[in-house]
Amino acid sequence: MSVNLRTVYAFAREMYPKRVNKDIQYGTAGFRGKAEDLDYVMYRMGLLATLRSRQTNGQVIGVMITASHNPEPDNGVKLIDPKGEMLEPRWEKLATDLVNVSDSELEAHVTKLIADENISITQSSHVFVGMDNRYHSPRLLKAVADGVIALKGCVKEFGILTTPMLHYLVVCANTRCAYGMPTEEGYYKKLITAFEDLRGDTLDNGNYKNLLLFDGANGVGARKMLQFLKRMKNSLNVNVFNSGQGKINHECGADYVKVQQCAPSGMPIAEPNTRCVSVDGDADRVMYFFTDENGVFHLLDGDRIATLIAGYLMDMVKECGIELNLGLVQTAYANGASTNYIVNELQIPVSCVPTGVKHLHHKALDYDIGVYFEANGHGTIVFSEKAKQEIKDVAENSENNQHKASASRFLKIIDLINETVGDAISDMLLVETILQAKGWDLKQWLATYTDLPNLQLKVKVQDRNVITTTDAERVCVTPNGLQDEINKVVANYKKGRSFVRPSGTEDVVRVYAEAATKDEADRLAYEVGVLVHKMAGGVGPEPVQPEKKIIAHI
Ligand code: G16
Repeated sequence: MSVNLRTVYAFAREMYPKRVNKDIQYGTAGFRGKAEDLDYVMYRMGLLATLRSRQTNGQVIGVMITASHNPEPDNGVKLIDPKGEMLEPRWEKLATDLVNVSDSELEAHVTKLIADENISITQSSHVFVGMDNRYHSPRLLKAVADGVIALKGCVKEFGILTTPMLHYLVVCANTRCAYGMPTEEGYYKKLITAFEDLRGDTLDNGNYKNLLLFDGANGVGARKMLQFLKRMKNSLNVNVFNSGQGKINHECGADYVKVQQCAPSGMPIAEPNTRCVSVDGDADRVMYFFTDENGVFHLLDGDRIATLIAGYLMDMVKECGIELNLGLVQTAYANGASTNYIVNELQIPVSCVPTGVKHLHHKALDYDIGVYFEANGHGTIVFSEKAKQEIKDVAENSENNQHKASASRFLKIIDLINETVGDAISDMLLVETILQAKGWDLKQWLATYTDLPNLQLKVKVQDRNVITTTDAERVCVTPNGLQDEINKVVANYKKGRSFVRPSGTEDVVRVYAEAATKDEADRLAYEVGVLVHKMAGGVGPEPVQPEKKIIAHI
């Protein structure tokens, strides 16, 4: 097969010209920005995915068009490597370079990339493409497909999908169906079969009630949840809200609930203590919450989900009569109280890595069972082949009936988990399974430990990359002196902790603070926010003083 690279340039010039001069970077989860600026980026990512597929001997590469938790006008693209992981870091750099060359340099740049990476242009290539339900996603999907076609690759369009569904499809295709059938139906079937087997016939158990209110963020998660429900035998009673009538992520969804620490709009006032769940725009994050009889809102975030799952899996390992090393991976955003609970109560080893599931996933692979979650609700569990084999051996061969039964249940739990990436719906079904098994309501789950009050702020600066960090983003290296000033401020707060980092998905610097009381956490975040504004080139007004915010609310 010969590929005429003139086509690459011709498509770019005629249909996807690069009209943006500012360089952009492959960030925490791909490229993100205003949808109207992204056509050329998508086209070039179609090119890159085709080359990556050829370079990995024709394995399937996934391209997901979504801006996930960002507001509706934004869009973005996430690339998925053959094992379902985020794109390899070295290729992230190649993606950044490819996106930033001019149209006239494009042909020569692609030729060089092919030579540098020793890519056989005659190798077959396969690219799977999915998109969220933003109105500009179909246009951008076409641009990706044209990029693949320009290099004579083979593209398969799956239409509207959640991001984790596309990860699943890529892995299924690359493992020749060993992980499941590479179809949307195959995905539902795998998860629903495992969930319903685990659930049994008695749906209510103790304080666990079979009712869940689901906030779909007006995103793709709502649509797919409805598809799940169509196929389920009433095993989970779910009422779906924010199912697409409003703007994606607007005053709803997992990010809104986590950052604002309040219930989303678009949901009815539920009976006190009703279990509620929010997912984000592409359904790779999940948050639980409820409002108690005093009207107080309570959040059960990614840290909470991680501790529930890790504790449960650790018990299951014991019940199978085997020994496996289980570890938990967090980021700097993990609440200090959750880390204490993991280390001191659960006695599970914990590691801290930079933000981005790509970092967490990678670290989790060090364990037989690696549980990883970001506080924002993004995470999953990965099992080594050794762990799976040992559990399977017990299920098939153990003479101890209790061990055997536990191991059979464990295999179903593994089937319920989307190991390829954080999957809001799969995570939710797992949490439901655990709560049902324990007979717990959310209050009992909440009682396992008490979160330290915390707050996140966003500060707009001229160039967010002036902030650089080290030690898993817990220490700020530049601008010079900023970390010293943060340390001085933090020292005034009991149980105070704060860090700053540039976002990789939005044009802002993020500030995190926690302290012994809510007022102190708010004040600490504000003080650190002001430091960032002053020392890192803040634009627009300084962060608002917490006291003034309260007055404004009244
Ligand atoms: C993406 C990443 C997450 C990360 C989040 C926020 O999530 O997949 O791992 O935590 O961005 O990143 P940042 O703080 O750098 O903006 P999503 O759900 O938006 O794809």
